[in-house]
Amino acid sequence: MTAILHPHPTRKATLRVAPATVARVSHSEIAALFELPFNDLLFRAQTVHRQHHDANAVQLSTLLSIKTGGCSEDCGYCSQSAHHGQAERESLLDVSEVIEAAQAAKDKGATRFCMGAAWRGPKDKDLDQVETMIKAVKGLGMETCVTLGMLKAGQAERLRDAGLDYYNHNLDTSAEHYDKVISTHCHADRLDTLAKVRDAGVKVCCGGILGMGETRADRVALMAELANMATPPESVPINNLVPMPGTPMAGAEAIDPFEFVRTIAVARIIMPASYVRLSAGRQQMNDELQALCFLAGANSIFYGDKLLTTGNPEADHDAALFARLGINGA
Ligand code: SAM
Ligand code: DTB
Ligand code: SF4
Repeated sequence: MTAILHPHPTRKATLRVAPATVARVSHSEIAALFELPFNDLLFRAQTVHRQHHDANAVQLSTLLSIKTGGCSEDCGYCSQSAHHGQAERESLLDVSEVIEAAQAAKDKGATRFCMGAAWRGPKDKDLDQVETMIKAVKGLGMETCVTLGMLKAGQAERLRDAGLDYYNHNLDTSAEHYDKVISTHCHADRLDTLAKVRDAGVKVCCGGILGMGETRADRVALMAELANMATPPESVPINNLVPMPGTPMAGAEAIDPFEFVRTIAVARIIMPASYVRLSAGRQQMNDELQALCFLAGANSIFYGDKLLTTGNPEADHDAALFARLGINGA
């Protein structure tokens, strides 16, 4: 039961996210990885990890919600949806507030600043202010990331020209499971925006959420779709669902923690060069589970006391955990 990771296809790489014409890794190979004994899977993941990354380094990204709540979309997990969300609505933040938060994040050791907006997608006029934010954060010497929803033609280029390094846009779950979670847009819409981001030459941050009632087969399909993009995402956030009060998923059954770790290990093996981010849900994990995720190949976290609307471990707690594990955060 040896799953083989095929080398990248020899054909000239395109800049699109459309699947590689020759799948790098098949569903059955990924399913076989998931089925390995836990120790074998983690050993393989850690071996791959060490071939591509510093084994004791974790990248630190800090999040800020620049526009909160009132979103037209009905994503079943999200506290910011106008359909069911309970997050307090706020209008787009002033640039001065963003700079203050980014400087504070930098002072705490974060190297990337990620700005999120509860939009289906930005209007062209919204981008004027977002461009100013990106330029200001770049000016502090940090990497920039934004997550603004679906993009229209020309918008990714505007963001790139403002100095954007990464655009976050998650596939979130398999194409098959997607319609059970969201009805106001579809999986193909997400791929369309990801293609625009790639084509503009902005790095792609794309992952998903585990624990939304999906099956193992759905997790296999999500991992396959990410790994088989013509260029896999440079950054792969793996979120553990934070059940938000009022949302359809408020009472979702938590995923088995070992299945969560397995998914991280699989992501590491099939996307060896990518940064795999242990994302939402860390506050609900103990230190030991997080250490297992790092052993499985996670090498990035969201760092700072808040995600977008919900909590995250205190920065000081993370610093103490990293010291205990000998991990260098940067
Ligand atoms: N509106 C934009 C969009 O949907 O792309 C950007 C913001 S949206 C909040 C960004 C991502 O946050 C989602 O794609 C999802 O992966 C993650 N997310 C939102 N709520 C979550 C929750 N309760 N638990 C885990 N992840 C969540
Ligand atoms: C991602 O994959 N996770 C982040 C970021 N990209 C934008 C968001 C997590 C949100 C968790 C719930 C909240 O804070 O509202
Ligand atoms: Fe809106 Fe994004 Fe939340 Fe969906 S995940 S409701 S698009 S903010």
